[in-house]
Formats: sequence, structure tokens, C-alpha cells
Amino acid sequence: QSLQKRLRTALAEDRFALHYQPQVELATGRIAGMEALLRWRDPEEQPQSPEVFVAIAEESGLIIPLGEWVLQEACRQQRRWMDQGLTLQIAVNLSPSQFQDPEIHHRVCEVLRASGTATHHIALEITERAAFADPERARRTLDAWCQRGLQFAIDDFGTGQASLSYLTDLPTALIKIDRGFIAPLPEDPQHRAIVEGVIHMAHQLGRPVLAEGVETMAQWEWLKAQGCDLAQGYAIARPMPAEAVPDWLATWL
Ligand code: G
Ligand code: G
Ligand code: NA
Ligand code: MN
Repeated sequence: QSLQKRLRTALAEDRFALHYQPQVELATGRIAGMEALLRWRDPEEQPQSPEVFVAIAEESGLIIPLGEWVLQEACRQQRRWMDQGLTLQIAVNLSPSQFQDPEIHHRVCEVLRASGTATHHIALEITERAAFADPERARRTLDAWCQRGLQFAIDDFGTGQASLSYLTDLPTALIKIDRGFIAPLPEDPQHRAIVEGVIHMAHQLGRPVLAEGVETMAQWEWLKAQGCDLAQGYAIARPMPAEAVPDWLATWL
């Protein structure tokens, strides 16, 4: 059976799950939010990487219903945590073709409305590639979301083609520096120069910055000293099932 068919079956049979990875303020250690990361457990096989199956879902158009499931599930989880007394913002990834869907604005607003989740409790992560296919339409969509109180982040910053124009053309957003720039820190002087530069530039333009893939305390300390706002990575926590989050929070706080 093709991977595409198995993905369809998995969606119909509710065999996807979201795992959550904390995003933490470097200065205070406060939890700013949790990124939702899609997981598919194929009962007969190894866990499949979303890098592989999200690409296939994109090619086949399945990403539209799958992406909608992700957003719905994130909203449900946000409410479950609220019911447990935990206020956590959830960041949801939008794939390029999802973001380019002319209906995307309407779809996102409709899921939020139906779930009753407050807009400021959801953030959307969009890659450079997604926004720059049609920058003018991207800007209109993002402006409309901002007006409704939705936040968004530019994911994998630095790996696309149009990094710098983001900083002036799009409404205020979190810049997530791709983990490829963080891995060589703090030793490598060239990457130190790049990351310092991005933090400084983003701050001059009023944009907060998150470092992805923070794996060591040395990276944490260096980024904190540079004034980087937020961090995410294995040094803080690996992505975990929703049920594990309350216990993890208890150990972190
Ligand atoms: O842990 P990680 O293997 O989850 O994720 C690998 C890649 O898959 C990352 O680039 C991540 O952004 C992407 N990804 C994870 N979850 C989702 C999702 O729900 N939707 C989309 N479009 N991409 C996702
Ligand atoms: O592209 P995106 O930023 O959504 O990718 C998230 C991916 O990065 C997920 O696959 C997640 O599991 C992975 N990830 C999260 N923290 C770390 C880390 O500290 N190191 C590495 N190598 N990968 C990480
Ligand atoms: Na992301
Ligand atoms: Mn990323």
C-alpha cells in the first residue's frame, strides 16, 4: 500500500497524535508556549518522521484535512490544559501549501471559533518558503490574523531566500532562528557573528527572537548573554506527549 493511502487511512482512523515541545524565555525561564509537533504511529512500522510524511501529504493535498486536524487537536489540547489550570499557548506549524490555500484565513478562523479557543492562545508557525511564494497575499493574510489577535512566527529563519525582507514587510512576528545556526554555537566565530547579527537586527526592528535546537547549557548561556528572547530544544525538553506535560512543568518550575 502506498504511503499516501496509509496516511489517508491513518487520518480516517484517528492515528495521529501531537507531541509538545516547550518554548522558554531565556531571561526568566518562564514557559512562553508549546510547539505542537505531529506524530504518526504506524502500528506495523517504526514511527515515521513528519519530515517525510508531511511532504507526501503536501503533494497529495491531504495536508489540508491533516493540517485542519492538527489545528483542531491543538485547540482541544489548549482547552484540556486550561481545564487543568494550565494556561499554555500552543504553536502550530502550517505547511507551505496549507498557507497558500486561498481558504486558509477562513479555515483557521472557523476552527478557532468552533473550538472556542481564544486567538491569543494559538500561534502559527510559517516558513519563509511559504510566505514568499506570494508575498503580497501572505502579508494580507498575516495582517488579518494579527488584527484578530493571532500571533505567528517565521520558522527556520535564515534557510529561505528572502529572510531579510520579512523583517520589514510582515507584521510583528517571532523570528525562529533555524537550528542549523545554533548547533555550531558557542564555539564557531562565524555562527556567533551571524546569530548576534540576527538578534540585533530583529530587536532594532521590534521583533522577538527564538533560538531553535538549543542542546547545551553553553548555548543557553551564550544566547541569554546576547539578549536572545526565547529558546527551544533538547536542553530544555524533547517533544513529549500531552499527558507528560503537567509533570514536566512541575519539574521545570
Ligand atoms: O520533531 P520533528 O521531527 O517533529 O519535525 C520535523 C519537521 O516536521 C519540522 O520541520 C516540523 O516543522 C515539521 N512538522 C511537525 N509537525 C508538523 C505539523 O503539524 N504540520 C506541518 N506542516 N509540519 C510539521
Ligand atoms: O522545522 P521545525 O522548527 O518545526 O522543526 C522542529 C524539529 O526540530 C522537530 O523535528 C523537533 O523534534 C526538532 N528538534 C527540537 N529540538 C531539537 C534539538 O535540540 N536538536 C535537534 N537536533 N532537533 C530538535
Ligand atoms: Na516549527
Ligand atoms: Mn524550525
